[in-house]
Amino acid sequence: MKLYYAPGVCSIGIHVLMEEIGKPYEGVAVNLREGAQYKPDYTAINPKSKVPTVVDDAGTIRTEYPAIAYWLARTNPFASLLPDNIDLQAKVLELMDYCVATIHMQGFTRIFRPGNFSPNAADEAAVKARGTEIIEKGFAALNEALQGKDYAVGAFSIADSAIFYVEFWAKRIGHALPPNCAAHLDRMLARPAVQRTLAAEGLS
Ligand SMILES: N[C@@H](CCC(=O)N[C@@H](CS)C(=O)NCC(=O)O)C(=O)O
Repeated sequence: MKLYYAPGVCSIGIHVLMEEIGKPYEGVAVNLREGAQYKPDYTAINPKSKVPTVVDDAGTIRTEYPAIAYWLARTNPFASLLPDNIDLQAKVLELMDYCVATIHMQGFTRIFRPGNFSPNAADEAAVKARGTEIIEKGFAALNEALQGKDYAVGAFSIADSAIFYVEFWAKRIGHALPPNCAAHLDRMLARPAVQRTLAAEGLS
């Protein structure tokens, strides 16, 4: 199995899941800053030019964070990455999608890549401010979801990997997290799989 990732970006959550599972895999760093995601070597694997991408032992290519995470959980049941209960499974998918589609794509992308939302440099501050509003609302919702729990649905699941990467980004940009999210991030950072991931990505 191969994981195509870039240090510190959203693929870090999938990297954590690979480490939680503990099976051998090859991590392949894609240099996003140098544009390696647009080069033919990579677009032959993922024409969308994004990480994460996972290629399994049969050569099947998997893209899109929630799909990869769900596939990893279902194909490695011994790792207990998805609860059995259907209502909790739905909650896991709901939270993971909210992290990826809203907090990441709508919120953090406005902060990291304001030019994607307006070609006019004069709009940059307003775009970033809107991104900040979106992540604040997002973390308030996550804070509520984490109330009274160590992990999003009680036991650790794939939802926590997605919550982790947006919390990790908040910390990196100095955005204060509400208390349950801050405690969740600390709990995640204490997991050996997270520590191995950070070391592998040169972030520890
Ligand atoms: N919808 C994709 C989003 C992945 C994504 O946005 N990846 C970013 C890193 S966080 C990326 O590869 N960016 C490279 C680029 O846009 O050039 C998913 O769920 O996996």
